[in-house]
Amino acid sequence: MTVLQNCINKKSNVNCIWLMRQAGRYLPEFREIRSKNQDFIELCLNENLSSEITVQPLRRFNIDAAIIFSDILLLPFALGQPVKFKKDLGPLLGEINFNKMSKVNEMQFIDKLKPVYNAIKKTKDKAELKNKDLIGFVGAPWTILIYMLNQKSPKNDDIELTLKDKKFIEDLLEVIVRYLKIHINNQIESGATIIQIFDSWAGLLNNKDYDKYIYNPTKDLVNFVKSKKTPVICFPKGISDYKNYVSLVKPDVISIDYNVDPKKISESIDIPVQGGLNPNFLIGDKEELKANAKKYLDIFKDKPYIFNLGHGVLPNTDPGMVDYLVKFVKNYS
Ligand code: 1CP
Repeated sequence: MTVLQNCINKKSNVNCIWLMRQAGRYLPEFREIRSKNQDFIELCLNENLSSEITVQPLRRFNIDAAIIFSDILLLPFALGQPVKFKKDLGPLLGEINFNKMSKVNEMQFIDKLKPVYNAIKKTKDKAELKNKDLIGFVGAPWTILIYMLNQKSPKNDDIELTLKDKKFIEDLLEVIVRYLKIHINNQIESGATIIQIFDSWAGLLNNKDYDKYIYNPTKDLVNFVKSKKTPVICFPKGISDYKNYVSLVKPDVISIDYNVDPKKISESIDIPVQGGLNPNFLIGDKEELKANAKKYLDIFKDKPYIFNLGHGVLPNTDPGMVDYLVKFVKNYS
């Protein structure tokens, strides 16, 4: 059993921790690689470098899992939609050519993402991963759909506009779900031991549309991961009702964002919980960080809990603060 799995099964009283975006811009060793590799997609598809970046945080911190260095937007990329990352602007996607996209077959798709699968295989064999999980991931269907339609990070008022053409969207959603399953399957086959589904834009949708765009397609993916005997963590950031989400989508673990009241969740949800701490606390002072981390640890003391943040580590975080947090969590009892 890995540290993380022991921890969520309450088979040991060791606290477990990993952090969303634990690999990335706040680490000088990542920035060094990044500065020599301007094309972000190419970097994700460089199996040696992406495997190296994946283990970088494990060399520094006593964290219990690695998450493969990749991006949720490799899915539209592998379906033939152009994807570029512009400095300080975030992702920019090209037009969708649905005709061309419908003609992409499974083999071509897997071929394009082969370096991700090879990076997972490589990473699994590294000493740093001993007794630790390697987390594979995808974007949730809704979040992928939004990026594909909006062609960049969305804002609140973009949504109505983008959701107008219902038939097209239904067809597109079907393609997305089909290929997300293929991508998940290949990550598991290559050695990913847990899958996390990131629904970063769940909070943008109106409740009335949850069934169609969030609950149904995500549940389909969750069932697929479970059928592969692999635990699945869902992170529906900003969703209005986590309890309802859990009862409908039924993930193995629910990852909460920083706006969720941890006390209420701990009292109303009976599956393992992950995360919650606002990543801004890693930018403030140590005492405040400690007090807020302790709040989560106290609340979830007797429950299965994976310590994590309520969203990713911010680029201006001092790695020393991350080290302080990891040590505090590991030593808490
Ligand atoms: O410029 C750079 O150097 C790239 C920054 C960066 C990094 C380090 C991007 C661009 N993606 C990643 C890696 C990444 N992305 C990981 C792997 C490693 C890890 O967590 O340690 C993961 C899991 C993701 C997932 C991802 N990509 C999400 C879901 C999680 C989240 O943050 O909400 C999303 C929304 C993306 C899209 C994306 N990728 C990158 C950017 C700048 C964005 C846009 C974010 C936004 O729209 O706000």
